[in-house]
Amino acid sequence: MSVAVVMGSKSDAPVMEGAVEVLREFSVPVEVRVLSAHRTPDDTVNFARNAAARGIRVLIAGAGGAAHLAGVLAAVSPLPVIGVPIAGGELRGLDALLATVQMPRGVPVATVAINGARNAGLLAVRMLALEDEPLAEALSLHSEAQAAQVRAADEELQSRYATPQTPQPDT
Ligand code: RP5
Repeated sequence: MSVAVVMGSKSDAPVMEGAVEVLREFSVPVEVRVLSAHRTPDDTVNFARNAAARGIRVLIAGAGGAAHLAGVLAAVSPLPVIGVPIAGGELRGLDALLATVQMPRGVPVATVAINGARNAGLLAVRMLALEDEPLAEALSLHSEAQAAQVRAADEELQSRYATPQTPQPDT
């Protein structure tokens, strides 16, 4: 049981490391590949055709510009595909967002935010956790830790910005 993190170019790696990191935090085996829908289409299709048989359960695909990688993987593989639009170039990721999210009916890609690789990793963990009780427990702990951080920040800012008490005149 593993997750593949695929990207269209090595230049996408700094963003896609967010997905790899979160998968490692949950001890999910991860395979990282550079596969381009445009520059190495045959390699991309071959990879997608064999991924499920090789034990991969979720595909995460990040690409920028005319980002067709996630869509091509979803066209060829029955596995769930999570698309990560990568910011870059003149349109700063809006092009990649639209290319990734606007899939034709019948070929779904679950698209996260521009550069949202960490959420893509977390979504993959949630999918695997449906059939993996220890992973589900780890996710639950992760959510609790996140909530504790927000509550600590809430307390800190409440006290930092608390309205000073007006001194009461002596009676
Ligand atoms: C896309 O084109 C890649 O996913 C990358 O985001 C973008 C630019 O690629 P490079 O020119 O940096 O290789 O295919």
